[in-house]
Amino acid sequence: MKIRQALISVSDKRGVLEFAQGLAAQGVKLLSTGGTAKMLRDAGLAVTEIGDYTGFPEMLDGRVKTLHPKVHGGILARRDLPEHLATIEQHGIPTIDLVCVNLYPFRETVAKPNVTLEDAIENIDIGGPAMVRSSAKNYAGVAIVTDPADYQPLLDEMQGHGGELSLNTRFGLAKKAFTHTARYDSAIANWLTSLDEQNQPQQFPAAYHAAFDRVEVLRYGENPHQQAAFYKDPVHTPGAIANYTQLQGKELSYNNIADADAAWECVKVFDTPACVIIKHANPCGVAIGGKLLEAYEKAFKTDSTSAFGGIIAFNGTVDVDVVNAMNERKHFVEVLIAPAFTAAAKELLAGKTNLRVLEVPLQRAYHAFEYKRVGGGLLIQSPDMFNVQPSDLKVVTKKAPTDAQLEDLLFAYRVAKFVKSNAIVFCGGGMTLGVGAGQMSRVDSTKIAAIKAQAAGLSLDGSCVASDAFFPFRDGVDVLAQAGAKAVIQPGGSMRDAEVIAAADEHGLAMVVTGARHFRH
Ligand code: 93A
Repeated sequence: MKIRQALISVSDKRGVLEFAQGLAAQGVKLLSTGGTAKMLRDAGLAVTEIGDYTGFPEMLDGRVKTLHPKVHGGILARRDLPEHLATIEQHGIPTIDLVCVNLYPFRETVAKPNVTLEDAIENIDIGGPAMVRSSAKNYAGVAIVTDPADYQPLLDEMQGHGGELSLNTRFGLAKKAFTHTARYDSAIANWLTSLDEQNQPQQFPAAYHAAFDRVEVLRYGENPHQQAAFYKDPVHTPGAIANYTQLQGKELSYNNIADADAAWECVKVFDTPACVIIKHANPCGVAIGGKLLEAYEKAFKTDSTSAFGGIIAFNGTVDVDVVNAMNERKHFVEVLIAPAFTAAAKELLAGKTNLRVLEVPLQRAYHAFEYKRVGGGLLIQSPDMFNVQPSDLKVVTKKAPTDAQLEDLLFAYRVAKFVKSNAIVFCGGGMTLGVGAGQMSRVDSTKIAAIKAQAAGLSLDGSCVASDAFFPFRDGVDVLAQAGAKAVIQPGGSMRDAEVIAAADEHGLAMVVTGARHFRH
């Protein structure tokens, strides 16, 4: 289908001049609205103003510009129906073959601090979405362009095909266009239904619309009899796992992606070189060190049995030393994640054709909401952004931790955030010594962590330990003291804090409280 006449009406004017020039160069007649027309005319292009075209001036402060039968008739008439073509001819309506529209910047407007309701309402585009939807519905006869990234490829296609765009291209543009208007309306509904009685926007709208882009359909879900797909937030989420580039290896599975996320979020917490090994969504080894190699060797030691088949993440550039150390241990890894790999490391890894290697830009930003589906509903929360700092700590025992213990306590608490509750994490010398995860009883988590440390040949004598939530009774403290711990970090806040602190004093422990817990389910 040859493009003879185009209507261009955009708020985001980036790249539109070049696009219009490209269209004009291919003999396309241009129609345009006020601001866009001025820009194109100033650049020397021949443009017909929409008001001159319809015979009606743009009116009501621009609220009515393109809402006219001469525009919508020219878009919506079916090119394959003689009756339609006769009707538009009878009314002197030429066809419009390409529509290039992007909408009033509603999202950008409401993102401004102190935005007024009036300003937001004025930025609800009506004529734009109407044209987008008319054109997309009639993709059989019209090309609808909503994304500046498509300008050049479309000009190229036209150039190579005598000014025509294929049906396939137009259908693709239509799908994109309906997604564009759906998201636009979602943003409006989200914002308006978030207003309280004083018209102040609140965090959680009355109706919640989220839009994600499918990255891929996965081979299966958590189990082979479940279907699954991976979707990415179209909102820029710096440093998130979804921004991965896969350098090599088999395709990622559902569990790979979930575990890669856990590993990546955990390793990003540390400012010094760190390594995190994840198995079934729980850290089975975390360590920091002077170099990544040291961090890796320590993390591996925590639980070398579970580390087999694990997902491993580093917060720095992986070099050959690290890869060699993994090879020496015959450490079978499912996914390896880092912000970068040296060329030599990449070469060495290339030999392991099955190993999935992901590069993810390292940025410590938190993402938007976290979702959890429950039967017939959805739980939404802001992410757990508490990252314990020395200033958060309060010593509650007679004994205060030493500086070295303090460092291990902070490390342990940061790791505990990523361990499923009830979480107990024994640490020492910048590494995990025993991790107790996912138990219904805190005492059991403590016992399991101690058993695991013993199985790994690691001593808990003089260790530091983190508990992700308060101790409801003194029994948990008794068990960790028996295991050899000398310093404890926990949020505090139990009804029986006094009993718990007394137990710690009895055992000669140093205990600090953080004031914030890290449940993770
Ligand atoms: O106010 S509108 O809802 N009424 C219309 O009839 C209309 N037609 C196009 N907004 C309308 N537009 C929008 O104007 C387009 O979607 C585009 O965002 C903007 C371009 O205006 P200008 O060319 O004057 O900068």
